[in-house]
Amino acid sequence: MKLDGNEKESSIIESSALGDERGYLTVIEGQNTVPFDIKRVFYIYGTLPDIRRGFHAHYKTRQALISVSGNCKVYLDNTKRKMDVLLDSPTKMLILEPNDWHEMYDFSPDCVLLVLASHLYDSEDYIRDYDKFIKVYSQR
Ligand code: T46
Repeated sequence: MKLDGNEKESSIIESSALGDERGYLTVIEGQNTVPFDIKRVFYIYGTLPDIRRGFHAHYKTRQALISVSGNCKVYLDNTKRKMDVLLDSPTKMLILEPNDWHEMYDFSPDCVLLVLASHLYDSEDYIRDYDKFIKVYSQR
């Protein structure tokens, strides 16, 4: 699978909470709030606190991760830096670039992790072997 030339770094975006006496509403628009067209939406929930998931990078897929309820952490490794991000607000979004090996962990029992993706599901777009990930991304 070919890389799509995306050399961008993952980043955090804060969106606004539009609030009134009825509660809050937060808007996410493709190509506006998130820097890609949204082709797929999925959400992760009911993950126990001692479970880690992910353990892969992508070739092409860009994603936006929002913990719309509860909280969780995401470990990121793009071969040049390693960091942990806490997703603890429905207004905080991690723009996850394909070049980051990622692992999600420390899920609170009420965590619902919403994921918006730039591509349809394709198992060939995953790099699940860490040594292969280093090979693919460290030469860039
Ligand atoms: C990612 C992180 C943040 C599908 O059939 N279609 C889909 O669109 C997705 C996302 C998954 N699946 C199947 C594949 C597996 O049999 O659902 C099962 C669980 O997926 P996976 O083990 O990949 O889940 P995570 O939590 O490790 O990773 C997911 C995404 O797959 C991945 O792209 O970046 O969330």
